[in-house]
Amino acid sequence: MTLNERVNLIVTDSLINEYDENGAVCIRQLLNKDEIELLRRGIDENLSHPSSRFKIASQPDDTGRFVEDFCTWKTNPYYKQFIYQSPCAAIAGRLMKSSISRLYHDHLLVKESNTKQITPWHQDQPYYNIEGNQTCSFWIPIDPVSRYSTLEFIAGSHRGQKWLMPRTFMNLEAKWFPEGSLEEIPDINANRTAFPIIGWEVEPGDVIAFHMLTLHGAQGTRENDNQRRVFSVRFLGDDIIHAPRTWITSPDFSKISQDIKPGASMDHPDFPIIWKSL
Ligand SMILES: O=C(O)CCC(=O)C(=O)O
Repeated sequence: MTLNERVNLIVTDSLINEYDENGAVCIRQLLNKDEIELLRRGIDENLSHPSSRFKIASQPDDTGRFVEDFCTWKTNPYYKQFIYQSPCAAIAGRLMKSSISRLYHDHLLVKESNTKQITPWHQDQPYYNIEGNQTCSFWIPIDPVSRYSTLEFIAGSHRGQKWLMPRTFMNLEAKWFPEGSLEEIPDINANRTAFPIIGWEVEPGDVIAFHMLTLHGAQGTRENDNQRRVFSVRFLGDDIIHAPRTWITSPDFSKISQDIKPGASMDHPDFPIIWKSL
C-alpha cells in the first residue's frame, strides 16, 4: 500500500471532525513494525547522545526520572527518516485542513517506571514562537502505556483560541508571560469530574494527534508500569506565522529571529515542509 493509500484509509471526515471538536484524536495501529523500530533506534541514539537541550524534568528525589530532549532530528538519522517517511506529516496536514505540513520540532519524553513527576496541565502554543490555528502534534509511545499514565486532554479546550498561563513544570514559575497577564489554568486534578477529560490506553503502533492549544497533562508512572518512552513530532499548517518573543521560548528558537521576520511564515531550513497536498 502506498503512503497516500494508507493516509486515505485513516483520515476520514469523522476523524477530521473529531480533531476539530475535541482537539485530540487517537489513531490505532497507524505505524508498522519498521516505523516503530525506527523510533526505538532513534530514542536509543538520542538517549546515548543527548543534545545541549536535554533536561531532567523530575525532582532529584523522585523514584524515577522524567527526561526530555528537543530538536535533534538533523543529527538523528532514525528520527529524520521517520519524520520524512512515516504517514504522520500527511495525516497532520489533513487534520489541520492545510495544504502543507511543516516540521516545527521533535521532542523526546521518557518517564522511567515509578516516576512520581506528573506533567502539569498545560497548552503548548504559549511556550512557542508561533501564532495561528493550524497546528498538530503527535505523541507516539513505543512502549505500552496504561490509562493511568497516558497523556490526557480536556476535550474542546483548543476552541476559542484562549491562551492560558504557561508555567515551568517543576516549580510553576511564570517564565514566559508576565504574572497576571493570562488567565490561570484551573486546578483540574482537584476536581476531575468537572472537566471533559479524554485519554487512551495505548500500545506501540498507536499514535495520538493533538492541537497545540488543547489542554493536556499526564500522571507519573507506577511501580509496576514499564518505562514510557515517547517520541513527539510537531507540525505547522498554512496559517502559522512567526511570533518572536522577548523571552526564551521552549524550545529556544531565538536565533531564528535573525532569519524570519515577525508575522512571516516559518519558511526556513530548520522548519522544512514535509508534506504538500496534491
Ligand atoms: O509526555 C508527557 O508527559 C507530556 C507530553 C506533552 O506535554 C506534550 O507532548 O506536549
